[in-house]
Amino acid sequence: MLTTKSRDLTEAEKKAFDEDGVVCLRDALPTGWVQLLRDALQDVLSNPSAAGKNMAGAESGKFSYDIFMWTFNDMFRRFQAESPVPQWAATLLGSEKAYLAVDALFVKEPNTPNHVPWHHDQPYLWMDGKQVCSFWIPLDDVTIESGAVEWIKGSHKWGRWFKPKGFEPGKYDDYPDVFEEIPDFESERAQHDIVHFDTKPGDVIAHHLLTLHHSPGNSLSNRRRRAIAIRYAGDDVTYAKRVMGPQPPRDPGLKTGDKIGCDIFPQVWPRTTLEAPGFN
Ligand SMILES: O=C(O)CCC(=O)C(=O)O
Repeated sequence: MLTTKSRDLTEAEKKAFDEDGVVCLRDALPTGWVQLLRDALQDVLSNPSAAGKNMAGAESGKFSYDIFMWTFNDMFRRFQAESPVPQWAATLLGSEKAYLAVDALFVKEPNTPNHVPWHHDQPYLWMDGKQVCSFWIPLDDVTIESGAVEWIKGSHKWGRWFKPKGFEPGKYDDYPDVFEEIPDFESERAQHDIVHFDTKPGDVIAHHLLTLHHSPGNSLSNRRRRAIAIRYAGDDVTYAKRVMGPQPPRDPGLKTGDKIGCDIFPQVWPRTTLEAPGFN
């Protein structure tokens, strides 16, 4: 039985999101929703979209990725229409409304050394504004050995935007100089407040889209690292066409500066009837 109810976010969680740019919401997502996401993820791995791929490339292991899954998979659409997560987005963003920007899956199979480089998400996405967040939802026990994401606390407040890095070697190496070159944060680790969270299914990590993060590979031989990431926008967010990077499955029909809401970036809080956009 899936419940649309869940616990409220606490004042301490909201404060941590505002100040640190990242917070782990412990035991937040009811088991039924975790199982629905596992089923939905397996369905998409078996029936990927045109954007679905293995980002490990020629390296060993398998790092599966897909995006905009709500547009072609009924279970991911149901998650947006009925789960507690869209309301959490509005709460953390201090926004009356929440819009769905994109959902994605990141699955590091056992023995997958492929790491995700340091980056923050907003320069990859089609959104300007401050009310932007993401939820990283683990579907397995996750530790640093299996690829837990590491975060630089407070980096969402630096006022800096760095060029996107490809999750596959060489990708976006020719990104034009519209954003700053990203520093080598690995060599600067001692200068930053870096955290990760060991998580269990039911825990959910919320982060601001300017919070810097990366993840190591999955060095375990006996445990998958399945995760769903979902990005949301609030009231102050406007569409921004980026010069390079991942694209929505079709042109959303917006100009840079337009308010974000449309059928590709639908309102999900307060709840609306969520339709499949009908292009898959
Ligand atoms: O799942 C991962 O390893 C990386 C996730 C990530 O970078 C993101 O959600 O922005």
